[in-house]
Amino acid sequence: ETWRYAFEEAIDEVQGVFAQKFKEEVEANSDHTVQLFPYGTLGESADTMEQAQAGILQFVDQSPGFTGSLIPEAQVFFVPYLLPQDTETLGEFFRTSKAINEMFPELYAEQGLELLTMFPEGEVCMTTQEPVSSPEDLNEVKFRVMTNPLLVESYKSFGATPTPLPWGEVYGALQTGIIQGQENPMFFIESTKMYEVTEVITCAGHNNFTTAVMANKDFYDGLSEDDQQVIQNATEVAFDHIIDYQKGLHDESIEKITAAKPDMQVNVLSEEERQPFVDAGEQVEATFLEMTGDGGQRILDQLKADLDAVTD
Ligand code: 6CS
Repeated sequence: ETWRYAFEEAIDEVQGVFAQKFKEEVEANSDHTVQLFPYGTLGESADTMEQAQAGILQFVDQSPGFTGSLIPEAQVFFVPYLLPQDTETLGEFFRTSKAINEMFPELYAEQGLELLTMFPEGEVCMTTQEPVSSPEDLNEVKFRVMTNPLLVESYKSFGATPTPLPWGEVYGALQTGIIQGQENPMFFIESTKMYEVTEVITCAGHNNFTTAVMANKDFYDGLSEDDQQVIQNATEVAFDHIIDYQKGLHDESIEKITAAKPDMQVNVLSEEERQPFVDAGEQVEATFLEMTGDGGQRILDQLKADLDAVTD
């Protein structure tokens, strides 16, 4: 059988590297073939999600940034300064978190999706036309965010004018000045050449990009136990691979960016400079709870307990 798997990035970007490893493992350990569909081949993120829910796709990698209305609780990943920066700790958190491995699968299941794993894709940094050293500098800046209500609230709290857009429109919108800023992990800023259409990169440490890999639930439930095990094993191998693959990637990407564009500014905000962003972002947690009620509170509490367990 051929299984179809779509993701939101190019084949050599992080989600693509994960997908390639998953495919390799499935094909080495079963008679099945995995056909990969990189970003753009089947539409935008919203399109591939529809296809996965309809069973046209067996697998999809979809970031919580695009599933705000489908799984509101997954917006928790946009509460600023919630996740740790350190990649080792982050990997440990994703591996052991009860919220991620036990609670989220139930919420995805309600939408016809079998959540296989979530993984981090790197610290998110902002790219803008002007330097940003405080929330005041984002005043009047039309800032592209993924189509996620809580991420909109996050950037409102930072003082910007958030503009939700699908990925495909971002480069053009920066080029024509419809927006003046966007955020993404460093590897993505480099590979998509966001630096060509912005002048300054600012890392404020406010978030780490999280993504989720899932299967169509009816498809998954209909598989033999052996096939389910093949999928679980392939997911584990690909997870370990992607954590390992990302070691040093942030810094290597900065080097590539400054080699391609020597006058690109890269600013890492100091603790002192970050504090106003931390303070401004505090209200976003309350907004998350207003949006998601008791369910959101349970997820947030568990997530914090899971974080405590790996940061002690
Ligand atoms: O900003 C975005 O929309 C995209 N960013 C990443 C790192 N992956 C996919 C997503 O579409």
